[in-house]
Formats: sequence, C-alpha cells, structure tokens
Amino acid sequence: MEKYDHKIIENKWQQVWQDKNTFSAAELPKDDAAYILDMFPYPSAQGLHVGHPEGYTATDIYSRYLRMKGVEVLHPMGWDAFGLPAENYAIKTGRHPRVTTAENIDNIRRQIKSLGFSYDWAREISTADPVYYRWTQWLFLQLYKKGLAYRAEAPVNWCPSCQTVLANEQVVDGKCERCQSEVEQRQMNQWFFKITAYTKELLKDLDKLDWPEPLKEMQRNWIGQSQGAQVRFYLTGIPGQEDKKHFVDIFTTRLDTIFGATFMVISPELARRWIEVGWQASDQVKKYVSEALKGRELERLERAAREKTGVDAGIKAINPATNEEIPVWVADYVLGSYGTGAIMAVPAHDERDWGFAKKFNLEIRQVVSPLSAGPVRIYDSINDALKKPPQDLESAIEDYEKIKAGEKIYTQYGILINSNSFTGLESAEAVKKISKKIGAELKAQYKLHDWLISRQRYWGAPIPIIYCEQCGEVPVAEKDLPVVLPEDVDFRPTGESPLVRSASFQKVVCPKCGLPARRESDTMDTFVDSSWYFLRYCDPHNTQEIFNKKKVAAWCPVTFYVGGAEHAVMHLLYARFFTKILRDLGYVSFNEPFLKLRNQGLILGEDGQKMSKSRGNVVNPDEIVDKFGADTFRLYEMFMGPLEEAKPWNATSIIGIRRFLEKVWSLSLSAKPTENLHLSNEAREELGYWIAKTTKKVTDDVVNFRFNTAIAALMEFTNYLQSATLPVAEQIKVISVLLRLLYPFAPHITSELWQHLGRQGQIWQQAWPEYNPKALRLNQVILAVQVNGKLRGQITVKADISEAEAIKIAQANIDVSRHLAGKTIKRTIYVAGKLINFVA
Ligand code: ANZ
Ligand code: ZN
Repeated sequence: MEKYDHKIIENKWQQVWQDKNTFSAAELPKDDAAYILDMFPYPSAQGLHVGHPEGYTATDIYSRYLRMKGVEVLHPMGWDAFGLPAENYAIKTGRHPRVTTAENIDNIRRQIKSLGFSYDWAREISTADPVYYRWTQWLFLQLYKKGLAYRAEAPVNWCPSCQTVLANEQVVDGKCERCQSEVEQRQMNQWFFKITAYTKELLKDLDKLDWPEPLKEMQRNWIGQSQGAQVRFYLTGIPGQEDKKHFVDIFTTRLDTIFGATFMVISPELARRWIEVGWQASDQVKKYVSEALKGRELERLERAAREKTGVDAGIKAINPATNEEIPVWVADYVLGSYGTGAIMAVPAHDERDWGFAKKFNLEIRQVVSPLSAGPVRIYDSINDALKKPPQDLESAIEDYEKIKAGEKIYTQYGILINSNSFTGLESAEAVKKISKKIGAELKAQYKLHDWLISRQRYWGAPIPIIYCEQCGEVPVAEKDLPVVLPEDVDFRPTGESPLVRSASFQKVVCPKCGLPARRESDTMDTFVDSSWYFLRYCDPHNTQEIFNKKKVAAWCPVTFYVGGAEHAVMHLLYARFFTKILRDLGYVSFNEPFLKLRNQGLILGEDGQKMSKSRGNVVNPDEIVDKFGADTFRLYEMFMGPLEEAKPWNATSIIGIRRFLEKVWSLSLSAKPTENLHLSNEAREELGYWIAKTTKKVTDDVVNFRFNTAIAALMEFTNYLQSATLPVAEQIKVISVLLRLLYPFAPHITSELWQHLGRQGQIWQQAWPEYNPKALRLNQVILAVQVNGKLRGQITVKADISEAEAIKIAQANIDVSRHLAGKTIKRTIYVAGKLINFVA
C-alpha cells in the first residue's frame, strides 16, 4: 500500500483547485447563496500566526459543506494593507512601505494557499491598491456631500520633541514611545465622520444580530446610552453681566438628587470657551484651565480619580429646584466631551462630587435615603425591618448615621428626604415629577463621538480635498479620483504629514477657480478602508462604480463572518455605520452588513500563556504544515476545543490527529474482496445505524460550528469501520460516506482517496451524505432477565416485540431456564425495552 505522503498530495490538489478555478463564485448566484467571510489580515512582516488559520479553517469547512449541499458560496480573501506598522518599518529600514507590504502579502498568500482554503482568488483585493482606494476616496466625497464628513478642531497627541502628532498606540503612559517626552494635547484641524448621526439606529439594530452577546454588549457600552435629564441653571455674579442673562445646561442621570446639588462644576474646556468669548476670569482660573488642558483626557481622568483639583470660578448658579445660589467651580474631573461639559454636584450621592466637596469644604446635603425619610421613620418601619435579618436593620441605621455625619455616601436610588414637596417619593417617581416642575428635559446622552479619521501619516488613502485661498475647502472631482499617493516622500517625522513634503503632491490648481492651491496632506484612518471591503468582494474589478448594485444585492449581507474579538467596537461599528450610509445613498438595500458573527478563541502557547516572541512560545504554522501537512493542521486546530474558547497548543495531540488521518488512509486503501461474505441482518442494521448516527452528528455540528465534536464522531466512526467485516460493495459505500463527511475538514487527503476509490467525479462535486432518520436507533433492544429479582441473563430482541413473545424467548434462554427449572412462575413483571422479572 502507498504511504500517506502529505506533501505530494497537498501540492497536487492545491494545483488542481488553482488550475480549475474550482472555488470561483458566480457573478450573480442563482438562488440559494451564502457569503462566508473572514476578517481580512493585516500583511505583517511576521506572516501568519496560528490564530489566523483557526478562523479561516472554520469558514472553509462551512463553505465546503455548503457547496456540497448545493449552495452557491462566495468566500473571498484580501489584505488590509495600509497602516502604521508598515510606515514605522519604513522609517526604521528606509524601505518603501509599498515594497515591504507587497512582500508581506506574497508571503501570507503563500501561507494561506498552503493550507488549502477554498477562496475565490480572482476576487483578491488590497486596500493599498489605487483601484481600491479610489473608491474609499469616492466614499469620502459622498459623506462630504451629505454633510457627514466635516473638519473641526480636535485635540491630538503631540510630541513636542519629535514635533509630530502621535497615534494613540504610540503614546505609552503619557509619553512618546520614541523619545519618552511628555505628550501634550494640541488642538488641530481634523476630519471627522459623523457617526453620531446614526447613534440610535446603531444601538437599536444590535438586538437583531446573531453575534456573541458579550460582543454586542461591548458595542452597546461603547455607544454608551445614559437616560437622564438636561437642566438649565441660570448664572449670577458675573462681573459686568446682568444676573440671570447667562445660563449653563447640565446633564444628570440623577435628577432625583437635585435638592442636594450644593455646587456646580464646569469642565476646563467649557471654561476656556467662556474665556474665549470674553469672560473676565481670575488669573487663578486661567492658570488652572491651561494646566488642566495639557494632559490627555484619559490620564486626566486617572489623575482626577486619585486627587481632586479645581478652582472656584467666582460665579454663582441658581439651583432651579431650591432657588438657592450655589458656587460654580472649574475642575478637571468634568469632561468637556461628554454631556454638556458641566454638572450639578451632589456630594451626598456621587463619589466624585463627595471627594471634591470634602477637599474644598463644600456643603454635603443628603436628599435620598435608603430606607425612609429620617431616623424616626426608620423606627416606624421596624415591623418591616423585623421581617429582614437583624443585621440589615442595624447596618441600615449605621449607614444612615454615617451618611449624616458625612463619612459615607449613598449612591443608590431610594426615598427622597429634604426635598420640599417631593420628600417621601421614590427616586423614579421623583424624577418624573421634578422634571415637570422645573421644566427639565428628559433625554438620553451617548458616549459615542464622531469618528476622527485624519491621520498625519503617509501610508494611507489621501483625503480628497483641496484648499484654495479663494474658494476654501474644495472636494476633488469624482472623475479625478484616485488621488494617488506620491512615491517621492520622506517619511521621517517632522511635525507635519509626510505628504506636505511632496511637492508633486502638494501643488495643484483649484478645481473651481484655477488658482494655485494645495492638497489636504492627511490620510484616512485605515478603519475607513476596512469599513466597506466586504462589499467590494462582490464586484472587485469594477472601474466604473464602487460596485454593481445587483451583484451586492445578490450576495450581501454577509451570511457568516468570523474573526477576532478585538474588533468588537471599531471595525464592526464602522462597517455597520458605512452600511447604513450606503443604504441611505441608495447603494444597498439592507441595514446590517453581518447577520451572523462568531469569534475564534485565542490559541495560547503550550505553557497556557499568550503566544509572544519574548516568551518563546510561538508556534509557526509553516513548520507544522511542513512536518504534518495542512490537513492535520486544520483538523488539529478544529479539534483543540470549541471554536470560541481560548485553548493551549499541544504538540502531542497533533500527532494523534496525524495518526487518525493515517488510519483513514489505510482503511480506505484496504478495501478488499471478502468472498462470499453474507451480511447478517443485525450487522447490516448496525452499519446503517453508524452511517446515520455519524452523518447526523457531523451535519449538526458543522452547521452549529461545533467542529471538535464532529471530528470526535468521525474518529469513532473510523474505529468502528476498522473493526467491522464488510462485503466489498458495502466497504466502498461506507468509505465514500466517511470521505465526504471528512472532506470539508481535510480536503486534500479525501480528494486523493476519493480518486483511489474509483468513484465518478471529484469529491467536491459530490452531494453531502444524507441519512435515514429511521436508522438512527438500532432496531434492537437488550432486555435484562431476572428470576426473583436476580439478573440471570440477557436477550437481544426487536424493539417492537410483543410482551408474550419476549417472555417466550426469555424462558427459552438457557441461563434463565436453569433457574426456573422445577419452579412455577407466579407472576411476571415486564418493562418494555428494559427487563423481564419472573417471580417464582
Ligand atoms: C448629578 C448626580 C448625582 C450624578 C448623583 C450622578 C450621581 P453616565 O452614567 O456616565 O452618563 N456627568 C455628567 N456630565 C459629565 C461630564 N461632562 N464629566 C463628568 N461627569 C459628568 O453619568 C452621568 C453622570 O455623570 C451625571 O449625573 C453627572 O453626575 C456626571 F448622585 O449628576 B450626575
Ligand atoms: Zn479656488
């Protein structure tokens, strides 16, 4: 018998698939179609990680299975090719990102092909290719036309010594990753996409998606809806200003606490805006504001959590609930970018306000109580309290005393106290009534901000805008796209976008007036490129339009999307946003891009730790494929455990998988004439049972992405076949079932063995095995036979046997009849399918 030589076999079949374009998808599918998508990789110099093929194998199994079920499948692959790492590498080595990116793509393509995935390679795309990013730029223009792309001042990370803007990833502990200088926050003109125009829809539509629940939850938190109220506080005591002419709106989630708002805090950002429009703030305030605005928002929050700082603004606000004047402070624990940038401070019920009030000696007034409206009421409710464990009452009283003494705060809902006519109401009820009384608007606030897409970087798609002295901001005409990235660019960081230094790129004439003008020198965030790539796969070579609507309508939305959980917010949110824009532009007719999504779990090193170079626990997929073969590699990764769980690599288990394939190999090649073998009815039934059971299990598991248990079932089936003695026709029939079930997992070896079997056509042209549900249960049962309660024998009978017949067979059984000899049966107990007990 031939040896199982994975190298010869895998090369052979990969060549066949390539030469025959076996997996090319139709331009327009007929009716039953599925779009099975992997998150496309970033072409890094390290090549593929063993985690990549985990997801790719899962989608490949599913795609191959669907094709055998007669479904037309679109299964493409491409490259998320722009990005910072290539540019940093260029800075370090002096090699052009275009060159290194092309090399990396070639390497990863080779790796992916070596694993035998059934991609339609004719649809390969690269986001760094001008034929692709032309349409990324076109999309920018569509957003611009709709007012969804706009320019505004925004804070950026600025390194004063490198004189450059840094990406968030390049700021480590508030310092520049390259030179360790303290990073500043600067205001610069930046481009934004108005994702907040779709906030509510992005939140609501999440409910409809078949995505992992934790992932949807992350996206919900990112969007960050808070139900609350916006309340207007009028100002007094501004030097040179009439009282109550100016006001501040605040956002609160706890309107029920407004009677306890003893001061107001505005953010340094809001203070700066006031100063800009003429507020005569004290020097102390001005100094505080400029200091506070230096740091990055995140660090500012961390600092504010440790130590509260702030300054009295010297202005008063009128609390609309109490009509009292309360002091206004400026403090950096209030953010300019959330809500209205100002708060009412309720130190008795909010941790941050409490810390601030303690430090600056401001009034703390409790207005919500855990139990009742005061100590008297606590005793009043003692009957109630007695129903609860005693420590509850004690701790409630203790809490109450501590809150009163200002030693503790109560942040939950409760019953209002010290709140005029609202005293005694429950929090929820109070919110409704107070809002009516003071005219506060109940509304939701969102954490989601508009998407800042400008990057002061070279290796990205140029933003298609021209600046003219006379006409201002002018969009590039669609017919002039793409705005091609120039080659003659020095990447060294200087404080400007590298594109500023390319004369050929910068100098243009204004498309409107013809005067000399300059191009926008920023490029787009690479997440813009990946927000629409899945649509381009449906029509990747179109030079007339972004895609043909009919083709996208025929294939999209994506039926099944698989990728890493790290993309929970950015990529998946942005792709949803773009889908909704394209729908509103009339290009697609669906609301959501990815109906069903699963994350592959992390593959850990053998030591159970995350794989990393420094730990030395990285597994190189090339070595595994070389040594054991792609089929073993694929099967092993699927056998490691449930797809979505983290699991450690294990070098011994992979050998076990290789053995299994070798078993399948020899079993399939050893079909030999077994002369005159007559299959008993029982043996035939058992064979039918195994076929049905395995087919059902593998089918159910593939459909539900439970690949590990499907493989286990195939292993059991193989073991059974090894031990069974079957006539040659039956052998071939059953091996053909085994091979077809195994094919999606291990396509090379099964294609080869199919050919050996001498069956017609190729294995991928075969139908997925069907099974007879009736065969799922062996039609026989084993009955235990007892005499006076003691087990004396077992009989195998047909499942539908009658009671009388079963008793007759049991009595005739030698083991049983021995114990019945000479006795009279008084009574017979019969439990169908289980046992017979003779009482004698
Ligand atoms: C009064 C109050 C009393 C509040 C209380 C809380 C508890 P989320 O859930 O995150 O939406 N807040 C509002 N705008 C802010 C800003 N720009 N910077 C910092 N804090 C801000 O939180 C909403 C709550 O966070 C608001 O409700 C406000 O404090 C604060 F017992 O108002 B609250
Ligand atoms: Zn002009």
